[in-house]
Amino acid sequence: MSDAANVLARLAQLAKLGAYGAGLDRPLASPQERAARDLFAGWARAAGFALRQDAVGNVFARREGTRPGLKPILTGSHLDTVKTGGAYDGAYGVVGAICALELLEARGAATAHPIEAVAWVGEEGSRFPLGCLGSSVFAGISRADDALAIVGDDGVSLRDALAASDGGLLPGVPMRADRDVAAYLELHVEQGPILEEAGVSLGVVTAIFGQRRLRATVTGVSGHAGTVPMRMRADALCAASELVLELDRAARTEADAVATVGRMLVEPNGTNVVPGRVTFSLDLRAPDEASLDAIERAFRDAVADVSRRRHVTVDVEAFERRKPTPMTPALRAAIHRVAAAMGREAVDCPSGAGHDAMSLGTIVPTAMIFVPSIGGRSHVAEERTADADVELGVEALAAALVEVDATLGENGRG
Ligand code: HGY
Ligand code: MN
Ligand code: MN
Repeated sequence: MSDAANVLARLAQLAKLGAYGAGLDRPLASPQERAARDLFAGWARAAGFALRQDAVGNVFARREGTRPGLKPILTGSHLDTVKTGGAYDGAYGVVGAICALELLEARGAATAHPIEAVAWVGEEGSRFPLGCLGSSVFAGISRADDALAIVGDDGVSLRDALAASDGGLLPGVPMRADRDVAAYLELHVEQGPILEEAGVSLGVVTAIFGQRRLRATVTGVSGHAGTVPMRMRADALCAASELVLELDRAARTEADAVATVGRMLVEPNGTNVVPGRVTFSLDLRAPDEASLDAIERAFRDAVADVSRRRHVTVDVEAFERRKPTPMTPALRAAIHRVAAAMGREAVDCPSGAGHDAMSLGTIVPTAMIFVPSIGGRSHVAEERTADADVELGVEALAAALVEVDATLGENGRG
C-alpha cells in the first residue's frame, strides 16, 4: 500500500536519474528519462494497473471504474526536467498520481470513472523546443508526426531519439490509440513564493499564465577585435544586448508579467573576434494576452530601431504561443471541498509556471493542486518541498479524484 514514505522513496529513486553536480538533467528520450518512464511502468504493473503508451512516449496507468464506458479522469505530470532540474518539478505529480491511485485501491474507494495516472513526455521543452510536447499531442494541439519531426539541440529528431533502444518507447507496452479523457487533475509544487508566504500548504490554481516562446537571431559582421574601428562595427552581441535590456524594461511595465532570456549563442564566440551572429531565446509570461502583446510589440519596435542604428538584421521566430488557461471552477470548488473536509486551509493562486494542464485545459475540465516550494525556488538543484506537504498533497489528490468523479457524475459529463 502506498503511503507518504512510498511517495518520498519514489521521489528519491527518480532523483537519482539524471543527477549530476548542478541538479537533475533528464531530457526527453535520454537514457535517464527513459529509465524514469520504466520506473513508473514498474510501479503501475506492481499495483495491477493496465499500462499503455502513445507514439510520442506518454505513459498511462489505468485503474478501472465501476461504470465501463465512461471516459477516464486523468491525473499526472511530467518526468523530464530542465538542465538544472530539481527533484519535485513534474516528478511529484507523476509519483503523486500513481500513489493516489494506490491509496484508492488500498482503501477500496470505487469511482465511476476509470482513472489514469499519466507521465507526460517533454513538458520542459529542454531538448526538443516545444514545451508540453506530449500533452499537446494528446490534446490535439500538436500533431504527433509534427512533434516526432522536431529536431533537438543535438540534431537528432524525436522520432530517431525514440527509435533508439535506450531512450525509446517502453517495450511490451501496448499503444493507446484513443484520446478519451473526461477531466484532468495535476498535482505540482508551486515553484513560487505564494503558499510559503501565506503559510498555507494547499493551493488551488485559478489560471496558468499565458506564455510565448520566441527565438531571435541577430546577424552583424564579424571581424578582428583589434582592427575594426567602432564606427564601422555591426556587432551582433552589442545589438542583442540592447534588445535583451529592452525586453526586460518592457516586461517591468506590465503588472505581473515576466520575460526571460535564458539562452544565448554567440558566434564565433572568440575573445578577439567581433561577434557576427547571436541567437537568443525569449520566454514571455503574463496573466493576460494584452500584456503579452504589449511586451512583444515593444520588443519588435526595439528590433527595428536597433537594426537601423547598428546595421544588423534581426530575425524573430515565434514557436510557441499559449493563451492564459483558466482552471475549471467546478473542479476548483471540488478541491476546496476536499481541503475543508481534511480540515486544511487552501488558497487560490495563479501559476506563472507552465504545466501540462495548459494542454488538457483546452479540451476538458481541468484543475491543479499546489503544495509549497521552500523559498519559492524551482528549476534549480535546491528545489525542495517539506515531507509533510508532499504527503498532504497526495492525500488531497486522492480525495479530489473521488470528489471530481462524483462532480462529473452530477454534471452528467462522462
Ligand atoms: O517553463 C515552465 O513554466 C515549465 O516549467 N515548463
Ligand atoms: Mn519546470
Ligand atoms: Mn513542471
